[in-house]
Amino acid sequence: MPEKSSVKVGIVMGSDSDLPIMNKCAEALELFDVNYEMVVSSAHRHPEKTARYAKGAEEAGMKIIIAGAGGAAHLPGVLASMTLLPVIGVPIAIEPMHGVDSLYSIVQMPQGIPVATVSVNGAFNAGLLAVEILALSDSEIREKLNNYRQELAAKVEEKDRQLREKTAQNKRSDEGASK
Ligand code: RP5
Repeated sequence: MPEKSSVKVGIVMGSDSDLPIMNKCAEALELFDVNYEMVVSSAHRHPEKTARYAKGAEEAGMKIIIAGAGGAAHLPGVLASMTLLPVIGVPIAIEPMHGVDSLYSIVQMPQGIPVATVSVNGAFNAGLLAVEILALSDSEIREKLNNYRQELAAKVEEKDRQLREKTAQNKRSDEGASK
């Protein structure tokens, strides 16, 4: 098994109810053997813990924080305000506003404290974005990222080939039927 890098990504979520979505960050990171830890904290229900996490993240070996929350989703912004690490925010869709509330809460940061916001429930892409940032200074991760992109392109080519084959088959059977 390839060795995991010592670099860590901190995956923070507002509640364990966010885990089914935030697990996708972990899936993405695992594809590139990037080390991570997962934490539940809350900007509203446990602000002290959230502050402690943000302030200690760099010393704990984190390079990037990914934070997901639903509703009045202040967790990514609060974390970003207390660390110099890049923070990627994942708006989680919950009832009754299905993620519009969390998207706006996370994306509309004031000038000075950015949060890189992905799509609603876009936890996999948040993981990939973290990988891309890490790839800037890690040639192994960069090579894996390059392979990943090539695999994506190969899948598109394969889908295109299958579609063309199917279309040609349909055409042939239509022509056969009209004779
Ligand atoms: C947010 O409130 C959490 O991130 C979660 O998305 C939402 C609901 O939390 P639970 O009531 O399920 O714990 O802070």
